[in-house]
Amino acid sequence: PKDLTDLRQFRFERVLNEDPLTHSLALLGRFEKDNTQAIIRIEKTALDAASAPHYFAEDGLIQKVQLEESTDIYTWLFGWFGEARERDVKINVICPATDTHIKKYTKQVQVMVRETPDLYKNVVRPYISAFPPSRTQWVENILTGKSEQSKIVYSDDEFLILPDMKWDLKTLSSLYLVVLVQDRTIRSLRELRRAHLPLLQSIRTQAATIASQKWGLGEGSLRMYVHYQPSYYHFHVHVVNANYEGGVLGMTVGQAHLLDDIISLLEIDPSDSEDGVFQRMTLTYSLGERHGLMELIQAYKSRNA
Ligand code: M7G
Repeated sequence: PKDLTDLRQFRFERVLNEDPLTHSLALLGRFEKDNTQAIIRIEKTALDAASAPHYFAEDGLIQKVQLEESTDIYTWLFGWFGEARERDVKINVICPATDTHIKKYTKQVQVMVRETPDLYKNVVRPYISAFPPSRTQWVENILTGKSEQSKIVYSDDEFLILPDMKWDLKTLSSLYLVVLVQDRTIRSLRELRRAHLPLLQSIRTQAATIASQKWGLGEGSLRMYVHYQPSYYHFHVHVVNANYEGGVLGMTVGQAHLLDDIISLLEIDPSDSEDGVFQRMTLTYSLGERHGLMELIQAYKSRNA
């Protein structure tokens, strides 16, 4: 057999697939010698945890960094493993990090929780209310014009849209925007009512319009959803390229609720009152066993068993 390790013989024809999730490309081309067609898939290898102590050392892996954005306690940068390379890594820094952050980033066993209206009122709502406003300082900074202003792609009296910190700002197939609402009273999905329908419909329309104008993404190319539980209790909507599929990235069933479904549920909700569908529903989702809520939920359940 011919020497297929001589990749200099490969004449590139086209990209078959670009997958930002696995950091891979599938390429079609031909090997020069006998003109045979070939597919080459290149995948960036996983980062090695054993090297972690040396990543940022003087002669360590990361040779160069460039600041992308910094807001409140969050900073993100791009890093290079050497000169004359593509950007190799995206680096997020949280400093100072709270206990909640440490739990959020620690790998945990997931446990399913059925949150009844009763459990919400007695445990979850008090838990949310106990968060200090500093937890969502980064949102305030954006809404009040103190940070990320050059990144904002849409704004009106009700909400603004900007790239999510998860996005690398260049890979269209992993486009990720976040919509932040001005209304500070909506802390989560649980508080949505029929009265919010015009707001939700407007978010849906404007997000689609901006993605089409700015990035050429047509109808049907966006997945818009709301997390329950979210990390931040200031109402926001995730706007992600529909082709960017990955359960790992907050698209897990139970956590991600399609904006379209939310709108539809509110539209058919017969009650105009305070007691709408999201106040009456049992919401089921998974939580990490060390999530701050988990302990409270278990204690409540054993008290009421
Ligand atoms: P979430 O559903 O509350 O939590 O979403 P998650 O982080 O568990 O998904 C908050 C969203 O806001 C996430 O997609 C974050 O990546 C994004 N985000 C968080 N911070 C602190 C920032 C920030 O400072 N700037 C921007 N642009 N996005 C952020």
